[in-house]
Amino acid sequence: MELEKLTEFVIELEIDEIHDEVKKALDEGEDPFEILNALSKGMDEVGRLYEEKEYYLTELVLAGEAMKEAMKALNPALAALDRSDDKVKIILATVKGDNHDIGKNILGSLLLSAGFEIYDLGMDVNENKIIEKIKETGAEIVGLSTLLTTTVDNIKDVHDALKNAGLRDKVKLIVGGASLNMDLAKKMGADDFADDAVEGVKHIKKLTEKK
Ligand code: B1M
Repeated sequence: MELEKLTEFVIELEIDEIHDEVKKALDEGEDPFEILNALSKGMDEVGRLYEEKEYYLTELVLAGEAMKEAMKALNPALAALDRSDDKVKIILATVKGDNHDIGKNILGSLLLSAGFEIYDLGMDVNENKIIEKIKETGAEIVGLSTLLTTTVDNIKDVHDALKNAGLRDKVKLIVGGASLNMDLAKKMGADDFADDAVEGVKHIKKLTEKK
């Protein structure tokens, strides 16, 4: 199968068929990372179409659903690439007030295949939920995503909550998302920022090596 077909499936919002198409590509021996790449290309194009006002919110929601269906088929293949026993635990979440989770989910899939143990709390996540999960799992890393300029400040709430719970020295906070850069991330109290999901994995590996 040509991988461009998967890119097209995201752009054309083929929610009902994309899961089986991804499975088919895997069965045909396509590299899971190449499949992820093809799906991400589709999402980039959806974003472009939205900005050019060819797509509207409905299409964005449907594209998000299509990505989720595709990832359901792809994640087991990515997880199977992992060979490690002693896994570093990572909590992932989109910040309070933000309902964008596609980038976070891609990062989660890559981390899974790189041998990390992921606790994905979803989107619009309150800082208290994050603190509870750290206490429950002993996670060493919190990865936050945010795409809205209006929710960037909510990173600071997580940083403050970590401090108040006496956890700030024990947990590294890394953030990403289109509304951020390294300066802003540091201002919000984060330890690190990554531009994209591939960089995110590299940075997280570095952060865990230092400990
Ligand atoms: Co929204 N949206 N959206 N949207 N949406 C944006 C972000 C926007 C830029 C579009 C625009 O106006 N041009 C704009 C934000 C403007 C701003 O604040 N600067 C916007 C807006 C305004 C809104 C609403 C307010 C619209 C409305 O209701 N009027 C609303 C807000 C709802 C809310 O969150 N409370 C809204 C809603 C939505 C949908 C729900 C419909 C949908 C999300 C579906 C979903 O996620 N399940 C959606 C979408 C799809 C987009 C666009 C088109 C695409 C986002 C996306 O998924 N990109 C986006 C415009 C655009 O980006 N072109 C837009 C693909 C994804 C792979 O990229 O998430 O950036 P991204 O992740 C990247 C990197 O950022 C990085 O890695 C990924 C790539 O490798 N990364 C990390 C992300 N997290 C990381 C964490 C890390 C490291 C790297 O470490 C922890």
